[in-house]
Amino acid sequence: MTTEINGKIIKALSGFYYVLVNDKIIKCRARGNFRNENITPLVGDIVKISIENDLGYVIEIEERKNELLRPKVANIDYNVIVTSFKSPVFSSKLLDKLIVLNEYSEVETIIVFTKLDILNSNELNECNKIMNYYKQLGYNVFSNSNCDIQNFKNIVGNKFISISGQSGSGKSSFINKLSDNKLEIETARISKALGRGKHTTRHIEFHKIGNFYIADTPGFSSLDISFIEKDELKYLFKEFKDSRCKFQTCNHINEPNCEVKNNIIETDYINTRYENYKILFKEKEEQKRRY
Ligand SMILES: Nc1nc2c(ncn2[C@@H]2O[C@H](COP(=O)(O)OP(=O)(O)OP(=O)(O)O)[C@@H](O)[C@H]2O)c(=O)[nH]1
Ligand SMILES: [Mg+2]
Ligand SMILES: [Zn+2]
Repeated sequence: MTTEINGKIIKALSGFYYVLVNDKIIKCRARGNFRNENITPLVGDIVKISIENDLGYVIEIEERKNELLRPKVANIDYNVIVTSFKSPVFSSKLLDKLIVLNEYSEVETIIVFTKLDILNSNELNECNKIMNYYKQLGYNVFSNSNCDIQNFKNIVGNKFISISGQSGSGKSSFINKLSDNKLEIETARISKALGRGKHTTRHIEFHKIGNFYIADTPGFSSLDISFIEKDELKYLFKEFKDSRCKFQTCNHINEPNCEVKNNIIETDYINTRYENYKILFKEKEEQKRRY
């Protein structure tokens, strides 16, 4: 007997998709013809499955509201970027690249800073400045302290959330903490010799915590955004959008009378975002030349 029902993929592992239907999870294979059409089901997809003799098959994928590229998930309300200030060391460039990816997929950003407990007072000062800087830009910024965990929970009710960040930044630990340690997702110390994470999480999986779902994902050590065109990059830095630069095609680099550039020279806040923008833009110019 064959039955067809709708559900949501909440985990992908070893060629199987785990589809949530009402409160039950059904383990499914994908129907072969997805691969031919160059479509692969993603965690987060709303799908139609058919159940034949107790075996589930994903047979249809509903049109996606959005699709994030890192991690590869679909239909996300927020992506949480988890970043440590120390071990692994904070990189504003990596953070800005991750924000660019969220903007590219039109997914809202939450930034969570971890490991504030191991900072000395100077480092803590510096970290607070950076957190405020991103807050002023309009992003949701939290630490992983108990108080901020509550603030985080206050905005994510009924949402589907994914998480991204370097290996070892504390993504899985953060999810465990959100669950009051009811979840016991595996975590691992970062390598003392390399100062990097050990790629502990290997697959994408949504966890239900209270009234929201959050997907743990594998961390990474490098991040490729070369598929984004150089002239597209400026649209992914949201603070440029409401700048008064009146030139449609201006990339805000060396063009005369550019208001983005003028404003940045006039203010003295930490303008790492603009510096990173210029670095990423240059990298893209060099990329072009190589091809
Ligand atoms: N001191 C301190 N350690 C933390 C904090 N958050 C995470 N850690 C530690 O950092 C290490 C890495 O944490 P994980 O949660 O495994 O990191 P991850 O981002 O999931 O890493 P991958 O799965 O490899 O991508 C573990 O030893 C955690 O205990 C924090 O806020 N403070
Ligand atoms: Mg992990
Ligand atoms: Zn300009």
